[in-house]
Amino acid sequence: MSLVIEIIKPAIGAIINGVDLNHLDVQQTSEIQQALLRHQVIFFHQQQLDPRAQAALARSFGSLHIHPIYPSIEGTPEVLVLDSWQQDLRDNELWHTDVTFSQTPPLGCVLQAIKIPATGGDTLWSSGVAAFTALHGNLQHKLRGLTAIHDIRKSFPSERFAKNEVEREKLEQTFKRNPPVVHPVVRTHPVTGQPILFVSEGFTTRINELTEQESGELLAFLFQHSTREQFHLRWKWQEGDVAIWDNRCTQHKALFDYGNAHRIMHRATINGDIPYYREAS
Ligand SMILES: O=C(O)CCC(=O)C(=O)O
Ligand SMILES: [Fe+2]
Repeated sequence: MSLVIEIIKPAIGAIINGVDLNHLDVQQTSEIQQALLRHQVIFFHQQQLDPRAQAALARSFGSLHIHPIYPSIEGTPEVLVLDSWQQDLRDNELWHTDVTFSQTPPLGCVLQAIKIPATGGDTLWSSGVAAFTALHGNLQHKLRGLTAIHDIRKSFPSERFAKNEVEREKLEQTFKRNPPVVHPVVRTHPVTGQPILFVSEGFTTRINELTEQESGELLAFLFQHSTREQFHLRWKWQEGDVAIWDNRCTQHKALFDYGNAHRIMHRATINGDIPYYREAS
């Protein structure tokens, strides 16, 4: 192994030392892919990737996604910008799995810290594998048969993502192009075969097979359960740090605790496939 892997906690997370993401060889790229499957989110200290290099790194995992709402870097549409002085980023403080309002939610993301406040602005990731494994067998059984609705509107409310009539109309069009979708409540990881709890507060609105009240109660429990301390980690950023997460089996949230301080992140998002559940053979 050429990578030096420092495990953060058993359920999730590792820091990978001794590599320069600007100059990866084939062996290192393959080892990083293996580490991502094993640890679900991996971190690299102080890398300083320019947008093209960040997109190229993400492309080593698959084709890239263009976000329907967030702005991107000029000339590099595959890298979106989260800038606290340009956007209202409060909704990222809800635990969420990215873009589950799509039929094919992303496989993963490559996120880089460009500007970080002196204090605050940490990001947390939680493991849907650990969360599912910890549930009682009866509940696991019940959840395996359920499906849930995921809705873009829940995390992109028009009062924060449209400043005027023109923007409101544009956002409405985006909502029309992205109608609510249905995903299994438990999905099977397409590579590892692990079962994953696949609901998150950011986008999941309703469990289809239950009454509204039962759905509300079960989702409230699952949102709380899936982000319990033993399943999640918290990353304190330094500028140039890079995180890569497997978006099929994790959720995350970005703390918005830095007031008017300036925080900028760049994200490249890797296309994924249709979530499914399959009994282990
Ligand atoms: O700003 C962050 O740390 C993460 C924001 C987020 O939710 C994302 O990039 O998907
Ligand atoms: Fe996100």
